[in-house]
Amino acid sequence: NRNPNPPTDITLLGLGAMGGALAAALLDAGHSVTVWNRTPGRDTDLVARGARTAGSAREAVSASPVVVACLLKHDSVHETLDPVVDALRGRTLVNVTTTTPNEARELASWAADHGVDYLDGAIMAVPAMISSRAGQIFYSGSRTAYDALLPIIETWATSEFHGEDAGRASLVDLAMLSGMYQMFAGFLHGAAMVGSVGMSAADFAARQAPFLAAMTGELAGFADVVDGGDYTVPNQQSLDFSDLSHIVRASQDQGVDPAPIAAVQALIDRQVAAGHGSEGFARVYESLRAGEL
Ligand code: FVH
Repeated sequence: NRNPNPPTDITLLGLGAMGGALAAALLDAGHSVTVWNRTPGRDTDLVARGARTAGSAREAVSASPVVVACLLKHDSVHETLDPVVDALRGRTLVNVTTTTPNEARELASWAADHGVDYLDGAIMAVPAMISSRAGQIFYSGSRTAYDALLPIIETWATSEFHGEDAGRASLVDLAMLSGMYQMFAGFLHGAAMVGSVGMSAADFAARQAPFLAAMTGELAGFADVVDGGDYTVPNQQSLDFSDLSHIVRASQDQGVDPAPIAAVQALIDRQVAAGHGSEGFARVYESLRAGEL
């Protein structure tokens, strides 16, 4: 589906840390890039590298068939584009601003109402990873736009299309971040536990990092059980065996708030109370699904 003749003119709205990195990568790839930022003066380096600067959002939108929005949040996209939506008609909007899934769907519907082809992007990278193409960007929304723009968007990161539900890329992004932040919180809880006896967080991190890296090897096995839907398959660690109340007590004994691990224990308890104690730990998944036990 690769487009041999992708559009070469691209407008980038928003020259923050990420928007600046995206614009620089497009320039490096030889595109003709028009940039705009609400606060003037953030375009100096990009202009020196060949970008054209627009004096207004309207001028920026009118300059290219493809408009990329990399703004702070959902509201920023509307504040920038609502007043110039007539100029956006007939163009493609690639929105890589972080939004919730429903915010992305709302923008897709708003775009459709105004004759704009909408592709939502969720960036799994920090700005430094854009120039080295080390990150991933998930997309959803217009398949036509994705296929047409693939040669362009691949200058930023590995691209993955997640379907025509515009909210899906955001959902996958936020689910990935949910896992990451809970891992960070778990580490910080452990660091507070050992900190109560004087062990430094650095010493703890040196031990925790390789252990967690090894434990990620378990994820595929949990996924097989969840996807298979049978929590009784043999050779799993059972929920009864996974009782974590000793960790909760140890944390309390050390004067450390057990909130992160207590939350996991509460999920286990719900399944055990419903009679599933002999089933695998992956059954915690069912505690998290609305209306399930
Ligand atoms: N930076 C990162 O590591 C993350 C990685 C994952 C994805 N994010 C998302 O990318 C969006 C932009 O992030 P950013 O890093 O470029 O953010 P800032 O450096 O804070 O720049 C924000 C830009 O947004 C402009 N802006 C804010 N509000 C408005 C508005 N109401 N109207 C127009 N523009 C607006 C701001 O302009 P200014 O303050 O300079 O005038 C910046 O250009 C974001 O969704 C991340 O979650 C990045």
